[in-house]
Amino acid sequence: MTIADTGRVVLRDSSTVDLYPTRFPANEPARGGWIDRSDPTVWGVPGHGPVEAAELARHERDGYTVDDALLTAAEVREHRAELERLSADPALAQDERVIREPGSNAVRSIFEVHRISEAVSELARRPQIVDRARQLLGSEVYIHQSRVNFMPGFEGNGFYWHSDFETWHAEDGLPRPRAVSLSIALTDNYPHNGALMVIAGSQRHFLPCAGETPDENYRSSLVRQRAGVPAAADIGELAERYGIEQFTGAAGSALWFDSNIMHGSGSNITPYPRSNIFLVFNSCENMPQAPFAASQPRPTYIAARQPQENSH
Ligand code: 6CS
Ligand code: FE
Repeated sequence: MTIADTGRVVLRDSSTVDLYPTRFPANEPARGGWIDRSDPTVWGVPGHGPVEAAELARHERDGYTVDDALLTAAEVREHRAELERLSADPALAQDERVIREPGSNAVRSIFEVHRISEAVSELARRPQIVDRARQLLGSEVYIHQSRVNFMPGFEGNGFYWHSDFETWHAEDGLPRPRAVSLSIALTDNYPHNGALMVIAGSQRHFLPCAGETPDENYRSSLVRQRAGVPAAADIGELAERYGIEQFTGAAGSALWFDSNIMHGSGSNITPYPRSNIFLVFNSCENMPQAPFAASQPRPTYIAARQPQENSH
């Protein structure tokens, strides 16, 4: 409940401030329009991790950086086999962490995959990966969310434009955009098979979204997001101002992207799947509070509420 609205920052209660208010009632315009980010994109410094100064500066400016060869060809094969095993595992068939494509029932995503799969758990603990997350976030980190997206051929539905942080703030209670996602390509990403599109620089603006969060929104939002969807005019303004880029990396390459960068992907009607492993690192200085715009926090398989040892 908000007890005061200063237009730019909302006092939620006597102890917490909402720096990024969003999901106003649909009949109210998103008060005050865009909010310029009061937080850095890169929190760490050169010399405190594997990323050189020039690349850190690029991440600060663009909100993303690419690692062309994170996995070897053998590791890609190993993880592809693992995904096939998971998607066919009868023990997971009815698991709530398995999200299916509407209509075809094909597996769309598997959440908490770093706790289900030992191979993914190893990635989530690999020093080369964790040290980069620590440097980007300038602190100790933990996995806020992990998932594998299958984006199957012919019937892979895309993800409309969105800011992950808008959801992680509104529904999971992350106070600040001090989180970074790592998307590891397990198949070649082409312009035509649903490769991720980003608006470089958009992470510097928080776009409040109209429309309150329905109860248990996650039961539908992981298939098709309705709450927390930015207005088309806002997307148009961002695209005009910054341009749209597409991540068309080969299998084994990876994209590090800021929690608040505007991104999305088209559907995949080609025969070629676009599968990726998705690890979200949150700063231990940015622990989830009560949701800023939802009645209940989401389940922990979607949004961890505290650092967990990867189970295996
Ligand atoms: O709601 C979420 O947390 C997820 N949804 C999308 C479209 N991207 C981020 C995240 O995996
Ligand atoms: Fe996303």
